[in-house]
Amino acid sequence: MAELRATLGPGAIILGTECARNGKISIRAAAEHAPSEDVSSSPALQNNRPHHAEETQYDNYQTIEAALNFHRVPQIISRHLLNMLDSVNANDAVQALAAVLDMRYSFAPLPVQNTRPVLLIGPSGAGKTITAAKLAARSLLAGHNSLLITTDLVRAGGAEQLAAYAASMNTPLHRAAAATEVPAILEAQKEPVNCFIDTTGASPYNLDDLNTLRKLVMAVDCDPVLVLPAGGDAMEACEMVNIFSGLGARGVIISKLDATRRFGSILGAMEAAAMTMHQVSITPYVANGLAPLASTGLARLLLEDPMENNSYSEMEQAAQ
Ligand SMILES: Nc1nc2c(ncn2[C@@H]2O[C@H](COP(=O)(O)OP(=O)(O)OP(=O)(O)O)[C@@H](O)[C@H]2O)c(=O)[nH]1
Ligand SMILES: [Mg+2]
Repeated sequence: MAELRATLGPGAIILGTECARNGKISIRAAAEHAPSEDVSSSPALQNNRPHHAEETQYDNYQTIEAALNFHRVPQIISRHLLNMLDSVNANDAVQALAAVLDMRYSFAPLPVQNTRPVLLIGPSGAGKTITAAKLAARSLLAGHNSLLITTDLVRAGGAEQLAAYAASMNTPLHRAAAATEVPAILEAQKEPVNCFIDTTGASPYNLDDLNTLRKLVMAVDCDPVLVLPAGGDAMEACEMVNIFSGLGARGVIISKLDATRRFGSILGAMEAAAMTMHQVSITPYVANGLAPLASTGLARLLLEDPMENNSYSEMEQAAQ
């Protein structure tokens, strides 16, 4: 530890040790804070300078660890991701992190054409209504018929908000007061439509809210998709997603990415039971609001300087 501290500074920690057959012990260590002097020039490291590939791997490790800390990724998640870096051969940190994210999580944008209605569920204010409008707009732009249904008739203005979007897109909107009304609306469609169903915000910790959603999921042959805002606590996001996945949600759309700087909760959400990342929402406006996010995009988002924001402009171009 004395040698490590002399080299990496007082914040040095040991991440792991390995004992080789020849009796040599290697120690992997990292500094919580960047050491004040250039580590590469330290005599202790120069005596034992790693080969080029190892050096890159070591640099990637440090860069990724610092980024995960910045985004407040809980240790239990970041340790898993960092350990997986050992099995990755990559030229830079983005490539390395993307490879690890690909191994651990699943990414697949929602297709433009639905096989079943998409039921948008999630906590209050998450962005469900605007996401329903964005999905309908995307489907219309691709030349498909869209249909909007809302079950949010309890909250004042819930349906009116979606009605305004539907009117601007010339898309039919149906109001369903009970879960049992939805199948009849779907059966009444004469032509195939891409259907998006908006729901009332549900607290994952309120049994009545969850039961209402459960009835809807059971009454309608649909794909429940969770809408969750970026930001907030990562473990909280993980717990919430686990609860909504109990209602059948297998995919998540992360909203309000443009209003967030720390993205640990995205990883928290993806850690939860077999959740697929569909899209991210990057504007409060219906046009160009949803962008696909795969492993490389997420890696860049986590690694890039938060003040530079290059990923956003690329996402805006990719948004549909
Ligand atoms: N900046 C930004 N704002 C967003 C985004 N998505 C939604 N919003 C805003 O967040 C607020 C809530 O969005 P809604 O679509 O009404 O959310 P909801 O989940 O339907 O809310 P409830 O029906 O009340 O549960 C609105 O002011 C939206 O404009 C986004 O991606 N970026
Ligand atoms: Mg709503």
